[in-house]
Formats: sequence, structure tokens, C-alpha cells
Amino acid sequence: MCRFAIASSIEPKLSDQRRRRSHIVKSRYLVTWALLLLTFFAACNRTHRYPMQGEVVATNEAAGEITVNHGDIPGFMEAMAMPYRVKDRASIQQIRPGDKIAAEVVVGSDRSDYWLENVRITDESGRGQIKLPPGSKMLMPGMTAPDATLINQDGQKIRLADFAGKATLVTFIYTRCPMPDFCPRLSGEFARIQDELKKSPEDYEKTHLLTISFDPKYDTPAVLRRYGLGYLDGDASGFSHWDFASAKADDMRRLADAFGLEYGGDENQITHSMVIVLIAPDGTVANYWGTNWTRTELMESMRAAIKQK
Ligand SMILES: [Cu+2]
Repeated sequence: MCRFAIASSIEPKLSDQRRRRSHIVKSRYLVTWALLLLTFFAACNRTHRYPMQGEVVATNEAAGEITVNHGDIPGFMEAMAMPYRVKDRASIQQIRPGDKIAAEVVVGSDRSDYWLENVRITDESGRGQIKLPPGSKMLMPGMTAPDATLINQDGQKIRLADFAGKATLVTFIYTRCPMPDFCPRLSGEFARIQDELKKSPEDYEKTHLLTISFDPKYDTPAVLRRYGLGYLDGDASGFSHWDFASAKADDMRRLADAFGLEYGGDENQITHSMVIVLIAPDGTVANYWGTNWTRTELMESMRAAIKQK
């Protein structure tokens, strides 16, 4: 979204003398207007940059991401801890949890993608002492995931604890999400993971996929069922391995807090972060991913989690 006020100072102010040369002046105004319009469109298609400062909570070199607990970023996001992709992946090697950093958040022109550039360590003295933001309930890997009751696409009550003994890949979406790089990509990739895991009966049996909508008002079981079938080639038997569910507000809040999911906005367009959580067969958080991951990486982590426990 891009809003620009065109300054009123460009209103025509012609002197008498100039009126005599009005055709020249007119063409000058045309040029001026054309230039202004060009600037306007160029500005709208440009990426936006926001300075950020914060403390590194976790680094994930394989994913090219760091999780940063940052202060308010006016115009982009309020203070929170969340994962960011780093453009210069090699720079992650220098960064350790506990480091204070300064960086630029770059937001793509359509706001569907964002990443960090020019990441600099400003203070290494806190290395190794990670503090989550005051009040943050986000779980670190190794901690036990909360239980929560959900309603799935068949209108059945399910609990996270039902998937104990399995490596469960959980993500969060809303079915009306218009941004191809966000929810539709997540569901598309989950569908391919589902197909891949199916090739090995042992993997299929010891894994589960869970897509949770944070828009329960609109995403009723019927809506989720229709949405899910769209990603299951219309084959409802796939629901036995991949649930599409929503939760009541307080359960949803607890899950979002525990897994560092941020969402909010008006009824029609919900802005949200992308979070994928892998819950190990013993119910602990095994891994997190934000915007940068590959299907292969997710599946390797799932297979590793099955073997470990
Ligand atoms: Cu979305």
C-alpha cells in the first residue's frame, strides 16, 4: 500500500506575462505532471526500508534466518521477537544469540516479503545470555508444547496431545489469505510434503500435518474442509494425516504465544507472520521456521525427529 500526498505547491500560478506564453507553459506543466506521476509510481513499486535494533534470540544458519527480539519498527511492526531472513547469509556465521544488532528491515513492494540487510553487531557483551522480551511466552526448542483443543475440518475435537508419538508439523494460515508467498505457499508445500511422506508407509504413520487457521470466524469446519480438499486432490482420506483446524480465542492465543506467531488486522485482511513448528514425538518443540525454508529441509527434520525419540 502506498499513499502519497501531492503537494499543493504545484498548483498553476501564472503571471500575466506568462499567460502570453501559455502553450509553452502548458507543455511544461505536462512534463512536470509526467515527472511527478513517474516519481509516484516509482515510489510505490519500491521496496521500503526500516531501521531496526534488537537482540538476537536464535540463529538458524541452514535456513538463513535469525530470530530477533526488537523494539518498535514504526510503520512496519510493533516490538516483538520473530525470525527474519538475512540477505547476506554468510554474515549469520558471525552472529551469536545474545548479540545486540542493528539492521535494516527491507519490505518488498507488495509487502508479501521482508528480510534483513546491513546487519551489524553493535554489542557482543551479552553473548550466550538470551533474554526473551518481557512477557514473551515463546517456547525455545526442547521445551514442551502446550496442549490445546482444536476443531478440525470434520467438526471433531482434536488435541495437540493426540499426536504424541508422531513428528507433527504445525503451521498457521487463514483460508482467504491473498498473498501467494504466505498461506497459499504454506499449504501448497504441505501438500507436497504429504505426498512425499506417503511414499514411505513408515514415515507416513509416524508423522502428522496440522494447519491451524487464526480466522475461526470465517474458517468454519466446512470452509476448512473445502480448503483442505483443494490441497488433497479432493481425496478426503488425506485428512487422516493432515488436519485443518481452528481453536477458540483463548486456545489460539496460547498457541500463538507459545510458537511466536503474530497476527492481527481487520476482518478482511489479516496481517500475520509465518511460523512452522515441528513438534517432536515426545511433545517438545523440535524446530521453528519462518519465511525461509525448503520442503526437503522440513522433511529431513521430521525424519530426524522420528529417529531420535
Ligand atoms: Cu497469509
